[in-house]
Amino acid sequence: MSFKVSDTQIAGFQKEGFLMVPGLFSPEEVELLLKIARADQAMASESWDRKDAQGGISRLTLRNSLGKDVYSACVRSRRIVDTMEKLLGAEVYHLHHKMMLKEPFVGGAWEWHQDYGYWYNDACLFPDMASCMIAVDRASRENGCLQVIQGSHLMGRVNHGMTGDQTGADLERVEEALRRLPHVYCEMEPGTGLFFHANLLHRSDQNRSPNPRWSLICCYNVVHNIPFRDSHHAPFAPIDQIEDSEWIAAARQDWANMQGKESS
Ligand SMILES: O=C(O)CCC(=O)C(=O)O
Repeated sequence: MSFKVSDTQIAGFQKEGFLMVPGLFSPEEVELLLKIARADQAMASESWDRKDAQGGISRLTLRNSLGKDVYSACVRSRRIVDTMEKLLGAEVYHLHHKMMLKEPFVGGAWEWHQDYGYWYNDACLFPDMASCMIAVDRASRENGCLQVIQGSHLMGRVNHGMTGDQTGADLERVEEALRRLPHVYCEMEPGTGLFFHANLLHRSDQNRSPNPRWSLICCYNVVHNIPFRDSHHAPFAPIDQIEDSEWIAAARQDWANMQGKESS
C-alpha cells in the first residue's frame, strides 16, 4: 500500500488539525499487524496502566526506540513519514510510539488534552509535532474511538492539570471550544490512519463494549524542535525509512522472528 498526501489534504490538515486516511494500511497489512500485536508477549508484558478520572484503566505500551519489529516498521514507513513531513513542512524524527490497549468492558477513557500539553514540559519549544494513529481494531463510538475538536489546534497551547493519573486540558477552555467548533468522533476501520496535530484537543471514552480497541500511535517531532534539555523521549536520529512496497516483508519477518523465538 502506498499513499501520497495531496495539497488539498495538507490544506485541510492546516485548517482542521487532523487528516483521516482510510486504507493507509491494506487489509492484508493490518491483519498481520493485528496478529503480531495480539501474540506479542513482550509488548503485553511491558504495558502499564493509567487511571482515568472515573477510575477506568487506560492501558498502553510505549517505546522510545525503534527496532526490527512491526511497530517500528509502521513508524519508519514512507507513507507516514512523508505525509508527516508534508503536513508539518519540515524533516521529522521519531519521538515515541505506543500501542493503546483499550480492552473490552474495562478500557479506560482519555481526558481532553493536547499532546503538546505534555510535550511542552519535555522542553519542546514549538508545537510543530504530530502523531499518526493507526486503527488496529475497528474503532467506533461503542469501543471508545478518538474524539477531536476540529480546528482547536489553532487555539494554541491550553493549560493542563492532573485528572486521575492523566494530564487534562483546562475544562473552561475545552467547554468554550466545544461551543464554537465541531466535535468529531473519528470512527475508523482497521488500517485507517489519523494524522493529528500536537495542539489538537482530543479525548476518548471508556470501552464498555465487548470489542477491543487497539491502536498504534506513532509520534514525531520536527528536526528544528529538538528538546532544549534532556527529555525522556527518543533523542534525535534520522529515520531509516521503509519503502511502502517493503513494509509487508518487514512485518512477515517480525512474525517469523517471533515464532522462531517461541519454538527455540
Ligand atoms: O487512545 C486513545 O484513545 C487516546 C490516546 C491519546 O489521547 C494520546 O495518546 O494522546
